[in-house]
Amino acid sequence: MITTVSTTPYTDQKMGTAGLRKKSKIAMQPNYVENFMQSIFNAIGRLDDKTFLVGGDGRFYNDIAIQKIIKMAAANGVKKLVIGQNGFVSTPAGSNIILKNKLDGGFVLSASHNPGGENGDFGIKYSNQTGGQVPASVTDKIYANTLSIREYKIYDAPDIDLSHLGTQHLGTMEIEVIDPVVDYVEMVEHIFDFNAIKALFAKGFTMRFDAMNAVTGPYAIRIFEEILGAPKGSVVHAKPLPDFGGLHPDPNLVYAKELVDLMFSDSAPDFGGANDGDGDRNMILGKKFFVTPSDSLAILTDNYQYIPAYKNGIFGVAKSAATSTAVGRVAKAHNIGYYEVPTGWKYFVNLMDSQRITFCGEESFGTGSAHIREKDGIWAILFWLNIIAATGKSVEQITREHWQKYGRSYYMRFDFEGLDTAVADKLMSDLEAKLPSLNNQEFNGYKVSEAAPFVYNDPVDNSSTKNGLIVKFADGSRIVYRLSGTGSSGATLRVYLEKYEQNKLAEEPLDMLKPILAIAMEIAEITPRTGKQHADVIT
Ligand code: G16
Repeated sequence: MITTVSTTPYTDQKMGTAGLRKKSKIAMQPNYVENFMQSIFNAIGRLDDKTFLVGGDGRFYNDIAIQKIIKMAAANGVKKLVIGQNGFVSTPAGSNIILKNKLDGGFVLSASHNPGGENGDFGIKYSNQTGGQVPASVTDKIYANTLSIREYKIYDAPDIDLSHLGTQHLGTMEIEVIDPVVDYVEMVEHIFDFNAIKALFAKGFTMRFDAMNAVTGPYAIRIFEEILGAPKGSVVHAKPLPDFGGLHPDPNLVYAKELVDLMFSDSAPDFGGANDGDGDRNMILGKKFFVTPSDSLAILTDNYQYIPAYKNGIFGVAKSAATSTAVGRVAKAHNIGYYEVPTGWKYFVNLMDSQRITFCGEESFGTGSAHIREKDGIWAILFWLNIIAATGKSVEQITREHWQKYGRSYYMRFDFEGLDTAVADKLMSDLEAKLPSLNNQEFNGYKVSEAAPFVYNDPVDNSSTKNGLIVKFADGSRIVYRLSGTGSSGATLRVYLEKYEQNKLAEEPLDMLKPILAIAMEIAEITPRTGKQHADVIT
């Protein structure tokens, strides 16, 4: 019943910021998923004592890929698979299941916030027993395997029925189909003050949660509407669809347009939130008010005492280098550890495991804590609801008071998309070479105080990672340049801008950042090199 199939390597199976991400049509090529999965199994080695989680965000091709993974796992001698019902599991729920049940790792099939469908993207995130995605030392080993693979093993069997909960077998491998919502709900109930949030809704508080036709719909209906008592209809786009109903499931001001339009209208509810395809990203909105992810991390950290699970104290906090420095000021005020890591949630895992940090977050709409080892979209929204319930203040009030206390980091990200990879790589390497010469130079009144690549030395495993280029100015403003590692074709240049203000707290971010944007364009020669006058996406 076990077949060994000959294959030839694909040369493009290197994992990026978060797993393998490809156009669906690339992933659908003969043996593509099989080569990648066999390479992972080969890299792991002994499998007969291993149990893995399998699930995904329900996007196009997940159903087919999950069946391939099941049959390959059985053929490779895996002991057991735990699978979300109908193949669904959000990234944070998956991390919780791995940790709670002490599994050896898991595979979440998602390209996260990238669009789905036959013409969209497909992806596989691979986590180990930490509940977080594997480090570069492991992804390098897997990549080397993909380049030399000659055969894979697969069970020749009919598809497994994943619609019913319970246990079944394929060969000697056990398959347990679980309801992934149950464990997740139990986890968040133990973190937050559900009674206080229930009382908030009972008093007439209103919210809109946009699940963007992606994986968190069922979690959100259960938690916000059924348990916490948000009015029926508060959760929209709640049914996960293979192409996300044509939506781009990226919770930001550009792609969550319907929610943003509502929140900036006169009929806005008190609170607005959205998650991405696989439920790890979040966006927070108040009435006619948007909270940047960088500010959100700072505000959550500053208000930890309102949350039952954290009220007795927290370890430190971490952010990616590209994220604004707002949370650094909070860490200083609370006298807790503060870390800056490269972009990629996996870099937070060692810091959480070694109890150096409790909270972490990124500008890319990710916030989380050491309750799991992935960012967690619904967790972030519950955190905000819990603060609102405890303080009786609105999203806007909480944020403005925060700025009054700490000052404000005006912050925006400019993405130049669809660049030729060679052009983008050359832009970055030429810019890196030029950085030392920028020191002490003045641009439109902004004096460069430091210009260098960002290098992270992990205090736990001593690995060193270089990611992005940072130009700092004497007034605390910053430009960060880096290439995205989550795209599925071409290159995207991300330019992150920050300007810190202690007194001017109510300006338009774009007005405040325009002079630095011009400097950023000039230093990196963006227009002459890419032909682009403006960024394609601004968040
Ligand atoms: C992943 C990573 C994040 C990262 C984001 C964007 O998120 O887990 O740490 O910030 O990609 O990465 P890049 O700037 O390289 O595109 P997700 O939600 O896509 O899994």
